[in-house]
Parts: sequence; structure tokens; C-alpha cells
Amino acid sequence: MNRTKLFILALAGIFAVACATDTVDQQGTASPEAIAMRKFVNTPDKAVGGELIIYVDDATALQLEGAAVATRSGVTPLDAVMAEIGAEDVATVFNMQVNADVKREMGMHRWYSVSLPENANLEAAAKALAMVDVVERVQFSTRVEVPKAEATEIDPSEIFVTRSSELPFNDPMLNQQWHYNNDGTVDFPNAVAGADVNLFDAWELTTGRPDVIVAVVDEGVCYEHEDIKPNMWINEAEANGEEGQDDDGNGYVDDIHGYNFVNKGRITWTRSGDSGHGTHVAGTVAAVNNNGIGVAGVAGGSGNGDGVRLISCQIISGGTAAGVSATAAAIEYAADNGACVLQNSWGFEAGAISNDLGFENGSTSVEAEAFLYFMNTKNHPNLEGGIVIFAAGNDGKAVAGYPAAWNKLIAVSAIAPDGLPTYYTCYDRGCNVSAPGGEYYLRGATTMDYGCVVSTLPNNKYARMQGTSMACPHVSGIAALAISYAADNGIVLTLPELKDIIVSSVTTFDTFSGQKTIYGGGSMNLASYNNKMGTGLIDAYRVLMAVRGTTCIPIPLGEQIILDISAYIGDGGGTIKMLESEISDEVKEKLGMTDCKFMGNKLMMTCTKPGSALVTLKYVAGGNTVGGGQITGGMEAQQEFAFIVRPGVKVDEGTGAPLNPGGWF
Ligand SMILES: [Ca+2]
Ligand SMILES: [Ca+2]
Ligand SMILES: [Ca+2]
Repeated sequence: MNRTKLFILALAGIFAVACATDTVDQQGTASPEAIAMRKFVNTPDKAVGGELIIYVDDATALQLEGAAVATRSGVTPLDAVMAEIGAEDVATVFNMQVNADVKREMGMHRWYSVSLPENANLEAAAKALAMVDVVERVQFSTRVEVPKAEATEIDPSEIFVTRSSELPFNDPMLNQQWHYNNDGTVDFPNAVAGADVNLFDAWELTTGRPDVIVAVVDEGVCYEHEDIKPNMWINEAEANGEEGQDDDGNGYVDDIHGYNFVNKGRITWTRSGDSGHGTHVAGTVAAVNNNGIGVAGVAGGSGNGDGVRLISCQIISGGTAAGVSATAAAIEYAADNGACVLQNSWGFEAGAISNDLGFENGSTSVEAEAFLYFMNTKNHPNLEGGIVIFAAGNDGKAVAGYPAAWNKLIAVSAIAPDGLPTYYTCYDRGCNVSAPGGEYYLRGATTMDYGCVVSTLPNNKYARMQGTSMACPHVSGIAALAISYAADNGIVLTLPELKDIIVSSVTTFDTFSGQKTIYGGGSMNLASYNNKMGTGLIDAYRVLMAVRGTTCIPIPLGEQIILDISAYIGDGGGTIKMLESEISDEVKEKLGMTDCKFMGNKLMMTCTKPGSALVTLKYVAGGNTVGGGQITGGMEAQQEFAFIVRPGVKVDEGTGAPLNPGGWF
């Protein structure tokens, strides 16, 4: 048995004694040791050595701020313990040089990082600190898990023709980015038209804005990449400043495009052990669109310098990840430097906090404090706060990883180009919405990766990767588009409104059934995923329609339907009757309407192409008729609707059995 397990058992023992004492003692007093144990935020599992995080009372925080010697607060019992455990330094976790008033109000100044000798016994030191009255919480600095990312480099000289439909931009690899727009012709077995984020239609409305900043908390982003560089955030004071100086006084030296919180310095991406994960994620959010090179990014602009901007908040470097205090500082940095979207394709390994209880109170854990600070910070005039998006995790579990599963963050599960859940995705509890994460597929050595997500890799390279890590930046990019579109239209969104828009603007997964064969052998029982992939597959166009306030009408692909819009107006009252409205040839062509005619009060149509379009439909509001010489007829009115055409039932090509019998709606 290792020491960690022994310690946990010891904790359990003390806790049991404490509970027993509570029960017996009518005064409700517990032993000092039991009280101390309740101050622990987490267990020492996977903790970074040589560090403990403490949350002290307000008076002690002030004492420490003014201390001549960092490890001497002037509070005698605390100083005695600091000496006893060999504390080498004590420093605030958060950067009190910037936005101090707000941070003080939140209590962020009360979090301190205690540096100890590398070989110090963390458990013993933590217990000693917890026994001090002025120490209210003790947290081990849980290390972020290094992503097990596998990139398949793309040879740019290979010419792919993976789709038959037209492309909106000239990026040569956009035809492989089925995850943005999947017309079913992508070179992947069982590719399903519409298994995408419906991005091309959204791009007709917005492609981003440079004043929307997305922070990528990940490996370092290769800011020199030919297809990313123009969309990198630039700290002008540092870019034009002196090397080795903190030119803008934000507490970080030479942070031109972000900061490396692992090595405390410049951003890196070429150390041994780096996988390119951060650069891949960044490219999905905002690789430069329509520049004739590489790939496209969800919010990468239109080729006119108008994409959203990326800040690199590096928490993984050379196969080593930061502990939670450095990660909390990275999140704080994003908030302090203008980001309004926080992109997180990372998590803690098992053993860290594993349920919402640890997050309920903002002061419970240092990372919760950092997330709350980000969410409370308004960095864009059209969003009241900051939005946090997380990858759900790749363990294939029926629960999202942590911190993704916290109910204040949006956790993203992953689908494949077949429109079905991926074999690795976490699903069910804590998972809020799905996006394409891609999937390797056993189909011969040369094409097995075609089902993955295509994006950038450091040093002007491009690669395919799979994972909820790849699904997440689609949602972050779409959140950035939503903020951009709100800004274009003079709309100010609150954070709850934006969260509601994201989780509700989906194509609903209905009832899956049957088995899906997975890469490397085995199969998935699809029924386990019924209604458990969050609310459904995110749809960028629907997100923008929700920002705009336009009602979306889902239409199953290839099926003749008879539409009555009265169901979409008010409570679906009987006093609304549709009138014959004009549907343009452009819309008919776009959605492949093979028949389209008004019959009585209804519209009959069959749409043969997946996509979306705006249609203004007229109706009579109240009364039975309009015009006809009647003075008392109903009033003619009209409303804009968005038709969203998505696939219906998907059939297993081998057996002919429906994989999603209810279709996607
Ligand atoms: Ca600086
Ligand atoms: Ca500098
Ligand atoms: Ca490009």
C-alpha cells in the first residue's frame, strides 16, 4: 500500500472519530483534529510536490501582504507552523497587481501558495497548517492531466477531394473539415450529411470580430504558425517593450501573446513531450479563414483581419502539466487580459475533487475561485461576464471529468462523422452539449484518420486529432461567434442567456439503438447514449438565430412534411392561419426543395439538402379571414423563421436496421 492510500485511510479514521464525537457530544464540539480535517479541499492524490495552497482569514491575509519576510505573518501559531514545515516562500496565488479591488471583494487575496522543500511530506505539512485557526482551508496542488494526444500529420501535397459541395472559403484543407459542414461525401465510412456544427450557414452572418478574445488554456499555442499568427492577441506594450521587463505592469514579463504558467516565461511548443494539442485546439477556434493556406477556424474571420483573437494560457509544457495554483493563475490571467471565452480541453486526473459539492462555495477550491472570477469579469461590451467551455473527457464514462462537470461550466461531448457518439466520449451526467470530436476508423492504413478533426499543428503543420478536446473548441468558437453577432446587432447578452442559447441551439439526438463497431475492435451499445449526449449536437446557425431572436423550425431531410406555423407562434393557438408567402428560388435551391406549395393554411414541402435558410411567413392573426371586403377580418402579420434541415433516420448499411430510430428530432 502506498503512502497516499495510507493517508486517505488515516483521514477516514480521523473523520469517523470526529463524526462519532459529534454524535455523542451534545454541545456539538468536535476534536481539533476533526475540525482541521474539514478544512481539506481535496486529497493529496496527483499533487505537485513542494507546494500547498492555503486560504487564510482576512486579517492574516493583510498581515502576510505587509510581511517583511514572506513566511512570517506575525500571527504566532501560523509562523510557528511555517517554521516547523520548512516553508520557503509564501505568495498570493492570484495577481493582486491587477484589478485588486474586485479580487479583494471576492476574497481572492486570501489564497496563498506555500512553497516547501521538494521532498517535504505534504500530508504532514497540510495537517499542521490545517490545525492553525487562521487557516480556513488547505488544498493540495492537484496536477492537470497531460492529454494523451495523438496527431496524424497531413501531407499538404496530398490532394483530397472529399466533398462534392461548394466551399465558402479558399483554405485548401477546408474540404476535409467535415466537422464544420458535412455533406455526407466526406471520405469516411457512414459519413452522415449534417453531422457537423452547421457552420457554413452561420458564416454568412458572422465569422468573428477582433474585439472578441478567446483564451486557450492548454499547451502553448504556436503563435508563429502561418495560419494562426494574424489571429493571435498581441500585448502591444510587451511587443514594443524591452525583453526581460514587464512593460505593461500586469505582473508577467514578456507576455506578448500569453504566458507560460508551467515554466514561468515565454510560451513554448517544441519541447520534448509536447504534442501540439494546444495549437490544434487554437486552430479550431480561430485558424485564419480565406487566406489560401491551411485550414479554417470556427471564428477565424473572412480573410480580412477580422477573426477573433487568441491568448495562449499555457498550463502544459513538454509533457509536464501545471498544478492547480498555476492553472488558477492562468485562468485569472485570461480574465485580466481581455478574454471573454475560456477554452479548456483539460482536466484533473482521478482523485481530485469529483463532485459538485467541492465547488458549491466559491471559496472552497482555488480553481473554483478562478472560474468564478473569469465568469464575473466583463471583457466585451456585448457579454455580461465570461463564458467557460470544457471538454467532457475521453474516458468513455457516463459522467464528465472534472472540472468539466461543474454545473456552472459547459461540458462538451464528442460525436463522429457518422452522427453517432464517439467510442471514447464521456456522456450523461455533467455533459451539456455535443460537438464533433472525430474518430479514428479501421479502414486501411491510409484513410483511417479521415474521421478526425483537421486543424493546425506547430511549425506550419496540420494534423488530424480526435477527442472531446477537439469537440470543445468548436463550442468555444461558436460562443465567440455568438458574441460577435450580438455585437454586430447591438445586443447585450447576459452570461446565463449565452449559456442557455448554447445548450438549447442543438439538433436533438433522439433514440439510438443497435451496435456501432469501433476502431481497434469491439462495439458500442448505442442505446446507452440515448438522450445522454447533453442536449444534442450544437448548431452554430441556430445559436446565431437565438441571438437574433428568430424561431428555428427543424425539418427532417428528404421527408415530405406539412408545416403549420401556428405551432411556433404563441402557444400554438387556433386563431393563426398561414397565408401564401413567397419563398425565394435561392432558398428553394439551397435546401433542395423538390416540392413546395401552400395548401389551405399549411405549407407542404420536401427538403433534399441539409442546411438552413431564413424565410418570412405571412399569417392572419385573429379572425377567420383577411381582406375580401370584410371590415372585421383578421390582421395580416408576418414573422421570420429559420428552416433547419437535418437528417432523419440513419440506417446501418450492413443490416439495414435504424441506428437512431427516432431520427435526430
Ligand atoms: Ca507584462
Ligand atoms: Ca517585456
Ligand atoms: Ca487558413
